[in-house]
Amino acid sequence: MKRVLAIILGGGAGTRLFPLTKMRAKPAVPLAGKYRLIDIPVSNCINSGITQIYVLTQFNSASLNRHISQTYNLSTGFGQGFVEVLAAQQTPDSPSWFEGTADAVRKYEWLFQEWDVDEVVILSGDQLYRMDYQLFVEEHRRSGADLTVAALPVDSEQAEGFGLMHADADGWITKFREKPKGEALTEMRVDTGGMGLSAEDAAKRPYLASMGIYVFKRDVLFKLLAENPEATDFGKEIIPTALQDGKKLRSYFFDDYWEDIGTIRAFYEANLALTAQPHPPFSFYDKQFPIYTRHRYLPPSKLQDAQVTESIIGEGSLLKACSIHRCVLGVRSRIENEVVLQDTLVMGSDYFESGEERELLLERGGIPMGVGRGTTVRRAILDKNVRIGANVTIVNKDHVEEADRPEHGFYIRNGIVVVVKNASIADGMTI
Ligand code: ADQ
Ligand code: ADP
Repeated sequence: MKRVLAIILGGGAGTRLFPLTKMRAKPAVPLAGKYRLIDIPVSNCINSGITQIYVLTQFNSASLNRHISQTYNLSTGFGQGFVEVLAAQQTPDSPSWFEGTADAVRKYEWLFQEWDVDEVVILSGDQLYRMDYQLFVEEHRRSGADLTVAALPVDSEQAEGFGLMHADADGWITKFREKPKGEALTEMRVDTGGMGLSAEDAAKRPYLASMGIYVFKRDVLFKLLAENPEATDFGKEIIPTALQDGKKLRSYFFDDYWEDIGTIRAFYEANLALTAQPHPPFSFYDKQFPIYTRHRYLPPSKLQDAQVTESIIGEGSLLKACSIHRCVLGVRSRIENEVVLQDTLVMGSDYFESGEERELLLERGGIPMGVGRGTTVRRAILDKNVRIGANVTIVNKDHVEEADRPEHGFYIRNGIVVVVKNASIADGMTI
């Protein structure tokens, strides 16, 4: 795996996860109470023995750099492991931002070219899954493919959101269509039974979807990028072109938990699913294959008189006499008396506010960090460092699907209220 370079696509304009990306680069979006999105692909790389890792992001952010530099120090004496963030930047040759996934790789090609490696693995930064890329790369090497695409069986409803492929009995890709619709979609149906699914399962999931996870022969990647200067995306242009050019493309069948968490709805659902009992679909705990994140040395959480069911509570939290059901609370969450939280993600806080600070704030008519006394929140995301006043109700009472209320500190996406980072919601307010 020393001869493999990993490139993680850390996000484009960030519209799909907005407003969580309002104040930070997408890879820095908090996940599951204590992690960040970037921890998933980076942990998968480390656990697979890949330690030369670049993260491409549209813009840099202090929280992303701090998180990466404090978490991933991969250079051991003689090794040369690293995780480095590369942000889109203006140069005399390229005046613009990354225009797509392939364009992002192309803009830093001069840097990637310097590495004497055999393969380049390209990964997405907004997916939740565990995968041993070593098996993936080994299969790619064994087959002699130019490019191998990780492939997941999906149902008809999910299918239209993906790049879809046909593969022959040996796994060679014969057809690839990026997000086809209508008739072009049904044409992409395949017999996933031949790939290891039971007949019943194959009938339910008759499409083979690209997971946006690729391993390229190094030279093939750079040649494709150079020969197709107009191509901005892997799924839309590079992969179909490679197939047309007669390159050898293989699919790598993967049938385990995998979720694209690049939209507010998917992100919310995947986080809440972690609280499912007794068997959540994904667990951050796996002795052989841990997910890493930054050490914070926080004290254990304190629950004073809290009634908590099917929830995850981050370290350093303080929960008073409140009722919490099916929630994920991030580090340093502070929940006051008589609060009711349901089906809600609370990202927690970046720092503690002392008792004196909180009292002083209250005396001056301010709102302390966390969720204030008597407040009820259902089906919402409360981003980091929010200050929710007392007796607030956040339940999306008018069943609004989409709304932008930046002046009030929140947005609604897919019916989910998202209170933005650092926002305050005044006492007694109803959303
Ligand atoms: P999408 O997920 O729709 O489809 P895209 O929006 O290009 O593809 O995102 C792929 C990854 O690259 C995401 O992690 C995204 O954040 C990141 N990304 C997007 N634009 C970027 C940019 N300009 N700079 C840096 N990173 C960027 C793709 C494939 C499909 C496949 C799905 C699987 O095109 O074929 O089925 O992924 O999710
Ligand atoms: P974590 O990874 O623990 O969630 P981060 O490192 O992203 O946290 O954020 C902690 C940030 O909060 C740091 O930049 C720190 O300087 C900042 N911070 C700490 N105390 C305060 C404070 N009292 N007011 C504002 N910012 C603070």
